[in-house]
Amino acid sequence: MNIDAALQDIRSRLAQAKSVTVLTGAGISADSGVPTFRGAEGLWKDFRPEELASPDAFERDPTLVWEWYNWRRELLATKSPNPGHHALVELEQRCERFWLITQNVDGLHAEAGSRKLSEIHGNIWKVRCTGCGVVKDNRDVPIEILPKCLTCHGLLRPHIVWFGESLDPEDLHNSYEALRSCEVLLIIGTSGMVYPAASFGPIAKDQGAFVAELNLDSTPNSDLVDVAVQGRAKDLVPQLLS
Ligand code: BV8
Ligand code: ZN
Repeated sequence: MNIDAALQDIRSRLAQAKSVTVLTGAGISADSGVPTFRGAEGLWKDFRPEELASPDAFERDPTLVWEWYNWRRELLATKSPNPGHHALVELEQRCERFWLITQNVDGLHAEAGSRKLSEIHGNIWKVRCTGCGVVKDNRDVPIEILPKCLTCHGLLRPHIVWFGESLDPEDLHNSYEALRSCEVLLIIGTSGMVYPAASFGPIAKDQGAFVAELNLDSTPNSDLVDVAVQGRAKDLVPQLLS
């Protein structure tokens, strides 16, 4: 099926749908200049993200992990939402029932105006106290290393879900609710490698949703979905609205 026919197919499904769910990954922020997780530029000082985004790494060397997050925060501070993010805000306003599940921690969906949103892997602009658990916004660039809680002087950590950590129960509840009730699921810009997000396509498919993937390359999801369109999210997502 050519791209125009595929996009027309998705547009007509969206026009009829009462409930739409969207799952995004790093690919939708790539067009804002944010390095993807597994792309070549995902490296930092020859470390793989999986090596640094873990409680063990933070336990072992909190300074190194905070240096990595400072590098990403400094990079993200200069980035803005792109037409792909803005198109999803428009889609949220058009749909009777809508939910956006993002794996991204960059905050760009919220900055674009998405409200019905679960940031299932957390948010790089929030910090959590390892002592008293308080979660706060923190936009300091750079953040002082090692940051301490003003209340209990405990060590602050990024409010991000690391590998081996469980996702927030409320985020999971909202996500499964949205996946089980949607008539259309759009999967945009994710390599479909990380769980539980990688299982979200099959959950929607199993309950009869129409599932479409918009991604630069093919992924493990590509064989599962009803329609897979290859291209850049900033080009493809706005075309779902026209
Ligand atoms: C959990 C925060 C329960 C860090 C992240 C074996 C089987 C099943 C599960 C596991 C397993 N082994 C381990 C696990 C569990 C593990 C996991 O899934 N590991 C993987 C590696 C196998 N999962 C977990 O630990 C999760 N927790 O399961 O809890 C539990 C509890 C205890 C013990 C076990 C289990 C927690 C996962 C969360 C990890 N945290 N991020 C940080 O960001 O600092 S995940 C990280 O990957 C990012 O959040 C990122 O968003 C996410 C997914 O990556 P993508 O978004 O897909 O990005 P990627 O670069 O991979 O792909 C980008 C895509 O975009 C590409 O396809 C590319 O082609 C495309 N693209 C590029 N440019 C564009 C584009 N598309 C469109 N337009 C463009 N312009
Ligand atoms: Zn504290």
